[in-house]
Amino acid sequence: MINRRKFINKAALGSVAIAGASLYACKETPATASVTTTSSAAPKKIKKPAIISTWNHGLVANEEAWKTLGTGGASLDAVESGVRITEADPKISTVGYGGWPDRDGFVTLDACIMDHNSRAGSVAFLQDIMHPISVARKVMEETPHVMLVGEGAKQFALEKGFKAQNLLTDDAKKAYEEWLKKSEYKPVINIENHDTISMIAMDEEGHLSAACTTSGAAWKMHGRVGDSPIIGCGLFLDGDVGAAAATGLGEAIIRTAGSAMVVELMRQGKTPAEACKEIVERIYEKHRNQPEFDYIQVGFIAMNKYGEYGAYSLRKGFNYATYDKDEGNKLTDAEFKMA
Ligand code: SD4
Repeated sequence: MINRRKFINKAALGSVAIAGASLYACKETPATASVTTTSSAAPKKIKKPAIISTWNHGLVANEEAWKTLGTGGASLDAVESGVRITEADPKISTVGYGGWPDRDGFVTLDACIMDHNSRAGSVAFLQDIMHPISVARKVMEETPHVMLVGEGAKQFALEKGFKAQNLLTDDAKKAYEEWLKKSEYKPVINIENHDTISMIAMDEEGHLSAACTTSGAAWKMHGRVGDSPIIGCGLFLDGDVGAAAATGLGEAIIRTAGSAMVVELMRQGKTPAEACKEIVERIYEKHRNQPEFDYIQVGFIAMNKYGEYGAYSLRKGFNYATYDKDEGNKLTDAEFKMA
């Protein structure tokens, strides 16, 4: 058994979760439906299809998603296929295969997905399955539930035909053995600039979908679940308004129900960028006097039902990838509150 050493556990891990509802009485939401606006007026022309995703690994994921979106496919298929690329990449140490393990050496994965009808699916603390996002979609489409965790989620995945495999690559094992020498827990801000992947897409029909998938914070306590699979925290979508998704220290995002709040601000008329900024400001205010503030980074991306998008982060270093017909696939440095 691995000898667990002393570690910092300064932050009391908050656990405010907004339970998402899987709605069976689905409604169609035309992209032209009205929304109350204050600071942001409806644009004359809806920008679609369009994608926004987190970090520079979003570029490759967007390319894959665009194969579906650019040929008239559904946004739900696009976001799933896009983030699967990141999940399968062994070089990305923060998502799926090749993700850095927890402090006991286990790779544990979190993911969730939502569509324009407020359907939601999620898996957390899932082990040995390469594509948690696809398991989350199965939870959404083939169970009466929203969220499955741990052994139950794995059992469900195996029943659905997913294969169990070792997700700890040699590189991740080496990084873990290096970490064990000191066994200090201190999240690294903007880990190599590619953390959790969150993706929001709007298709030709004007339907939004969103996906989020991660291996979570490296060296976390065994059993720890972050914001990413929690509907309303790592991701939220309301087809009448828009969608938001997060990256960064999950505890800070959970404490503020981050993505749900970004969507609510868009409902009140904020642009996606304004809404992301306001919630980052709130996270800043709530954490700036806390001991863990030194290692908190959070970033949000958002897209409204008109296909307008925006992003904002607490600290410098967050970037996001966007893809639309006019501008193609491009990476942009997010505006931020502090360097
Ligand atoms: C988590 N939010 O588990 C994830 C990790 C992440 O950028 O997004 N890092 O807390």
